[in-house]
Amino acid sequence: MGSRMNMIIGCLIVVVALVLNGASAATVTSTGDYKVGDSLGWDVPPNTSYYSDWASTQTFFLGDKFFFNWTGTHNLAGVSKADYDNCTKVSSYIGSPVTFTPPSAGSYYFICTVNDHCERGQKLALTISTPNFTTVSESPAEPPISSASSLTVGALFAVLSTAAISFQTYMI
Ligand SMILES: [Cu+2]
Repeated sequence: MGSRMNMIIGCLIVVVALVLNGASAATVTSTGDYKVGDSLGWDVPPNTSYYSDWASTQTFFLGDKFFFNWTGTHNLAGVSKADYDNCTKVSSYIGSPVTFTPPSAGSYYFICTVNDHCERGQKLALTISTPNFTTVSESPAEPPISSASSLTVGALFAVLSTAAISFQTYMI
């Protein structure tokens, strides 16, 4: 009787463990889904390095999704690195919430264009890596400076236009 009871209790514990496991798996977002800024969301941060600190703690891969969510007066603009650096008030931006799925590996820059929010640190630079280790080149041969800069500009435009397309997709 005692051992049968132990078996039943043992089975119950296994069942409870399985249920709890399933429950936590359902509430935690799957790997590769990121809520930008974690509990702060997309907001004016407590310090200017908040979002770069947030981004630097993890490695992002193609296929990851980035969820920007906010209340209050903010917006989200995908910008060039120069506009990110200078907090340029671009005219094209969108409202909350936004799920951004990078269309390709590379760098993406986001700012809030409201008031001085960007200057106060509401800006995010994302570097997306390709999950395929064989194609990530560690140190590519240094091309001549002129062709290197034109390549970079061309790649940036490609990245920005594809980013704009995915934004539009989400707006529809
Ligand atoms: Cu803002």
